[in-house]
Amino acid sequence: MTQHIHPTALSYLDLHPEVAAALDAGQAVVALESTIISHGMPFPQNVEMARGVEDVVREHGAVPATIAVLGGRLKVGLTPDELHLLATDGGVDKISTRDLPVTVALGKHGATTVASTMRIAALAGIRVFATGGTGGVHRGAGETMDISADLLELARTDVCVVSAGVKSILDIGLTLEVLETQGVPAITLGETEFPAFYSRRSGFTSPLSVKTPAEAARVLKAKWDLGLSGGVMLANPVPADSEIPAAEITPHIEQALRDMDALGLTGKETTPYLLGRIVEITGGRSLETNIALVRNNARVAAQVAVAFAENAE
Ligand code: PSU
Ligand code: MN
Repeated sequence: MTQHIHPTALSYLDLHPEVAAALDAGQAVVALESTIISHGMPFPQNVEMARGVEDVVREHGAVPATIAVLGGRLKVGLTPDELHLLATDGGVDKISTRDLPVTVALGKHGATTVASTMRIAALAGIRVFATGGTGGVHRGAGETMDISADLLELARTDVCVVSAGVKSILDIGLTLEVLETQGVPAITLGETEFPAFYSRRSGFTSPLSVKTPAEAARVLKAKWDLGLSGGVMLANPVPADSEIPAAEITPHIEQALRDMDALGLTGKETTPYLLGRIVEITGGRSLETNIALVRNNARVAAQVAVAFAENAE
């Protein structure tokens, strides 16, 4: 599948040999992001999560490719030392698509968000990506215009993002509206209700649903065969035994939002702050839920990637 590599991007990409071999052989590869490591979870749980998620991808027959920018190089597949650096070095920026050219040109390190990870995955020819939750339309976006670049990247980049839905620190209804406007299928696996990250239920009916990872893989093939460019949001509800029900997490989320407003935080700092504050308020329980749902998404992403690779000609 190396023919999918964007020609002028080649000289900026460092494909891990195992990832390169898998792509050459048309085998299933799953992209993983790095903002969740550097800015989404505390040490040492972040590096344990990152390693564990790679193992889950392997156990389900695919090759993991954790993505980051290191010294200005687009890294697709990381060594254990590189994962450790991302988990411990406080100087690694959170970088979205807009930041990529600066981080590359200045030779800096960057932990990639869903948006920038999608873009790098696409440059490398990887079509399936697992994360925790995607960004979305922030509450109050009517005033702040804070709409995650993840949504716009889903509109233009041909990658399927497997997440546990959209955190209820965001406005889920408006997020689904923006995805519809942009022509992005928001598809829930195995349920008719769209999930809310920590919780299986959001109160919003899922625009679309599939029953199995194999069905999701057929949707991807149909979409791209039809020339419908852009991504797919595949929402995979958190396992029932790990969820924090909506009624329980909502007051904690509202507390975190109030604390954030009091500090006057805006822009790219909001999501890392809110995730960290919710871990504090829940005494670590939300971190356990976050890790469980990322692992569950890695499993499903591997299953989708394997089925997609089998269907590809
Ligand atoms: N979901 C998580 N942990 C995270 C993120 C999402 O469970 O750390 C990150 C992802 O990298 C996502 C980013 O792309 O938060 C969204 O940030 P923003 O809202 O600034 O677009
Ligand atoms: Mn934002």
